[in-house]
Amino acid sequence: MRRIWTEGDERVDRTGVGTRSLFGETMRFSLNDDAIPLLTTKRVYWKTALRELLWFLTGDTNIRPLLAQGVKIWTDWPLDTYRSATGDEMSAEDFEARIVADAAFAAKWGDLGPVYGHQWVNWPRYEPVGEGLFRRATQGHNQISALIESLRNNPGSRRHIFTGWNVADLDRMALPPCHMTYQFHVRSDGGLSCLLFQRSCDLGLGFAFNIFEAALLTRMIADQCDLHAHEVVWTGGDVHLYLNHSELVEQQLRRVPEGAPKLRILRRPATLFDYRFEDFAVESYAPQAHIPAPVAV
Ligand code: DHF
Ligand code: TMP
Repeated sequence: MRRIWTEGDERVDRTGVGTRSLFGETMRFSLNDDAIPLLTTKRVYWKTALRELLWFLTGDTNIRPLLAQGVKIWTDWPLDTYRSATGDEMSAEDFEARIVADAAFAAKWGDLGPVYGHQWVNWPRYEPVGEGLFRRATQGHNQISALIESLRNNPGSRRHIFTGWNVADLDRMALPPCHMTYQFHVRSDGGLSCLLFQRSCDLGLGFAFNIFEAALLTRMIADQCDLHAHEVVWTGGDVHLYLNHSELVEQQLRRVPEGAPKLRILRRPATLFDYRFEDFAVESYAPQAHIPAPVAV
C-alpha cells in the first residue's frame, strides 16, 4: 500500500475517480496452522466475504440471495444499470428492498450476468446436433467439481485450474472477473497451495475480501481432498489505490499490524457445495477500527 501510494503511476481510470497503480505484484500468505489472511489495520467484514464465497459456489449471479442476508457489496452495479435504463433515480435502500420483496423485479434488475458463480460451476457446454451444428447443453461444466476430482485422482498434475474469464461471455457481465484465475498445486507433503491471478485490484477495498476468500476456498478444498492448506500466492496485474481513498490509506499506514487470526472449519460436509455459514469460525481476530471508503462504480 505504501509503495503504491508513494511510487504508483497516477492515471485516470475507467470510473473517472483516478488511481495510482503498480503493475505485476506478488504477495505470499502462509495458511499453515489455520492462519488466515485478514487485515488487522482495519476491521474486515469477513462474514460478508464468507457469504459472498458461498454464494459464488451456488452458481447464482443474482444479488437477491445476498441482499436477503444483508450483504450489500454488489448493489451498485445493478442499480447503475437500472438507473440508466429507466431514468428512475431510486435510492440504493429502496432498490435493495424492492429486490428482496419482489422476485420478478429481482429477476429483471438484480442479475449481474454470467459472472463468477456461473462460470465456476456452470461454464457453458455445447453438444453436437448433427450437420456441424451445436446446441447449448442444459447443464454446463462444473470447474470446481472437476478440480476436486483432479486434486484427488491426479495430485501431481500441473493443470489444477479454474477460471472465470470466459471470453465469449465477457460483454454480458456487469464487471469482467477481477479475481480471474486460480491454480492449485499439491506438494509432496500433502500441502495444498493456491495461486490467484487477479487482473485488477482495488487494494483499499476489494483486496481484503479477495485474499480472505482465496484462502478460505483453499482451506475448504484441502479439507475435501484430505490435504492441508499450505499457502496462497497472490499475483495482481493492475494493483491500485483510488485517489479518493486517501483517508483510508493514510490511516492504515499509520497503524501497526498486530495479531495472527485463525480460521477454524467446524464440519466436513459431503461435498464442497454443502458448506454453510455456521461451519466457519475466525479466532484471535482483534483488528483496529473499520475505515469506510467509497467504492468506485
Ligand atoms: N469495484 C471497485 N472499484 N472496487 C471493488 O473492490 C469492487 N469490488 C466488487 C465489485 N466492484 C468493485 C465486489 N466486492 C466491498 C467489498 C467487496 C466488494 C465490493 C464492495 C465493500 O464495499 N466493502 C466495504 C464495506 C463492506 C460492508 O459494508 O459489508 C469494506 O469496508 O470492506
Ligand atoms: P475494472 O473492471 O475497470 O478493472 O474495474 C474493476 C474494479 O473493481 C477495480 O478497481 C478492481 C475492483 N475489484 C476488486 O479489486 N476485487 C473484486 O473482487 C472486484 C469484483 C473488483
